[in-house]
Amino acid sequence: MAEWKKETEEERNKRMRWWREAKFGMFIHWGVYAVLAGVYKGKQIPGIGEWIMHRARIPVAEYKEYAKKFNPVKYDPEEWVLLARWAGMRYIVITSKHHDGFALFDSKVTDWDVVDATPYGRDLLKPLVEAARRHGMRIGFYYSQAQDWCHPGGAAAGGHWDEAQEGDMDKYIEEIAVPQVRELFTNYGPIDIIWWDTPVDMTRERAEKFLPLLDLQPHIIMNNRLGGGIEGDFGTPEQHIPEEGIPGKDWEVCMTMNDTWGYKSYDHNWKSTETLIRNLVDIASKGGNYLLNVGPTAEGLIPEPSVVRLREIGRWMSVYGESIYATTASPIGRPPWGRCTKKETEDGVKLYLHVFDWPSDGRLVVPRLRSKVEAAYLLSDPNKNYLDVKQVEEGVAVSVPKEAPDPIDSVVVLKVEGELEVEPAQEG
Ligand code: H79
Repeated sequence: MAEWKKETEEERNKRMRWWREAKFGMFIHWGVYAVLAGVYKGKQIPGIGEWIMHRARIPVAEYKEYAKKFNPVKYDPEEWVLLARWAGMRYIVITSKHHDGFALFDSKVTDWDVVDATPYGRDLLKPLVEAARRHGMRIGFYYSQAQDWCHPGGAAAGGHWDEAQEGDMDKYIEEIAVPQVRELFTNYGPIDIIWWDTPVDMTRERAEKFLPLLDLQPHIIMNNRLGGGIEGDFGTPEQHIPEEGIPGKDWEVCMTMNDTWGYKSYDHNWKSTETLIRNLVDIASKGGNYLLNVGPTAEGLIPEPSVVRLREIGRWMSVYGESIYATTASPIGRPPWGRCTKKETEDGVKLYLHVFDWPSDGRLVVPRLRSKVEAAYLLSDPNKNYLDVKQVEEGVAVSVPKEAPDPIDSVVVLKVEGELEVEPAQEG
């Protein structure tokens, strides 16, 4: 039971169901920092792009000037949603306000928003929410509730650097953060996720100021970063995949495709498509979700290297998505050749064997599996031609073609007969 919400275990399972099945989402970090794109006064500022104001100690008034150059005329929310959908992502989480305090929506409690402070002058969230709804994409808002470097009283990790930031944090929460979250929960229809971040100086009392707002969105799912000891619905490992997952909990790994969340013009350290697909598989095999980031430019474009990778992931997902969606963690640990995911349906248990290292001798050994196998086939085979299966000492041996169907991850499906029976893992 989620302690921030009075509900039964059954109600919680119902609320979490779509999220648990979705497995894969798009994170979007977008804001005024995209104008700077990692450069301040001609100098490349190290670190993550959306932190540039903090890192370069940019005064508030000066930082706000950059909003005049935030004019995303090429923004096409429908295209973003279709790209996410093609990639196989089932939800989108966008920064409605990051630590710089800039709101991507029309906020009545501040002028530091896209409507009042930029030449673009229009709410950016509304058309994205609408496009998402049109295409069956779930939508969530990231909201930085504690750190706010442009509104007086907002916290800053390590402290403030400009007098204009000083003020009463409780007043900031009461007059900015809480009303803005109320706006987000009132003006955009049903919202699926609220993604809090960095609970710097968030006491229990401060965190509790946000809780009544959650009743405005009875089906919302929230992460574990509100603060004040409030656990939320899911854990949020950032930029790393936990070795053993987080058994018994819901969790989501958020990760960048290069080394920054907010756009940086000169960050070219892109992960390969192979790494991204194998990360998704690795996470699914441990029972988690993958929230993969894009950082659009100030013009409103998702960088081309991200687009290319998402298209390639989509190509893989169009064949292999079944082995990801609605799966749960591997019952056989981490086999030597790759990963395993599991799906329970009315007609029994399926294991998806994700083979990263294809056996050159055509013999794929599935360790620890003691159940009989009803059928084995390549997920990429439209005819589902049966592969030979033998029970062997180690578990089950499947005869597979000599050539891997997919160089990144080929999937062999095992339909288990009756109950799943697995030998316990060997110690050490
Ligand atoms: O939104 C993304 C990050 O901006 C945010 N979480 C993800 C989803 C995040 N905020 N803080 N952190 C992550 C932790 C990292 C802090 C660092 Fe720093 C920022 C390390 C270097 C710059 C603060 C300033 C700590 C050291 C210097």
